[in-house]
Amino acid sequence: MQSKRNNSLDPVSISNWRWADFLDKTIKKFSILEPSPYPMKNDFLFRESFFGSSSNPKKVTLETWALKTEKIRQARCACLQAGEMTSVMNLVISPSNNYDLPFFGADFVSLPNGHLIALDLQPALKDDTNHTQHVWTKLNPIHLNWQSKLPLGGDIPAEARQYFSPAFLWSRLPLGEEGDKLITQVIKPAFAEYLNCFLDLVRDAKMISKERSFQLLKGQKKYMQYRAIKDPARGMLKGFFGNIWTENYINNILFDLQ
Ligand code: DBV
Repeated sequence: MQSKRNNSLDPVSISNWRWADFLDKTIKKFSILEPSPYPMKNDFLFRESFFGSSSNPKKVTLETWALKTEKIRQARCACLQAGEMTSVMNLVISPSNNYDLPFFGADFVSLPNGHLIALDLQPALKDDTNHTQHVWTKLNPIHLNWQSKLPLGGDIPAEARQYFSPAFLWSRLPLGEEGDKLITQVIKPAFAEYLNCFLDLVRDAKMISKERSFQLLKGQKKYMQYRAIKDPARGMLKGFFGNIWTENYINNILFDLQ
């Protein structure tokens, strides 16, 4: 089927995509920041394929929304729906290294065995209090409030811990009514508060020195390289869209600062 999308700011329209409200919220919030499209080939703006048995093929659709602004190098969202059960929103907002800002990361994943929720303002320089303190002071009380209303997410890969803040909202939710209720009553308002906190930091951020921006760039590249190498969706994307396209997508679109 032909895509109606010609640039990364064109609306995303995937039927039954569970996370549409979250992307709508993000788009509205960015609309006041004079965003411009992020350069991207059509092959990554929209991709469709089929999987499952030939007698009963299921459709998988992926669309990528993205933008850039004066202080944001790239904000991009991988939006994927595979059959009825698998619905993924992977949103990462990467600031320009000319400002002392964290990443915004949201990984919302619905699979046949439940929902995985990962939300954080992720540090580029975790051990640098000038980079972290002003963020965590604001975010920790927000985290405490919402994490206390959610089941814990369980262990995360040890090597990944350095890329998360102490305010990492992490949970695994059951499918069905209970999960739906938690997504509406907890994840949605939590997402709004994390995004507002991030955009307030962006609004107040002042340009930093060349030396400092070089340090930020090093930290940002380390994060991007880790995420590109360890992307937990690699297997799934390869199954749907093949090796070459998937490696291109991960390294040249999703985590393209290496
Ligand atoms: N994760 C991505 C992209 C996705 C995506 C681009 C396009 O980075 C989806 C889709 N994440 C995705 C899927 C799973 C996870 C898991 C499909 C489930 C894999 C499975 O269970 O089969 C946060 N995402 C996870 C996990 C974490 C995150 C902690 C569970 C552990 C894991 O399976 O590895 N955000 C994610 C993450 C980092 C981060 C791994 C690393 C620094 O910042």
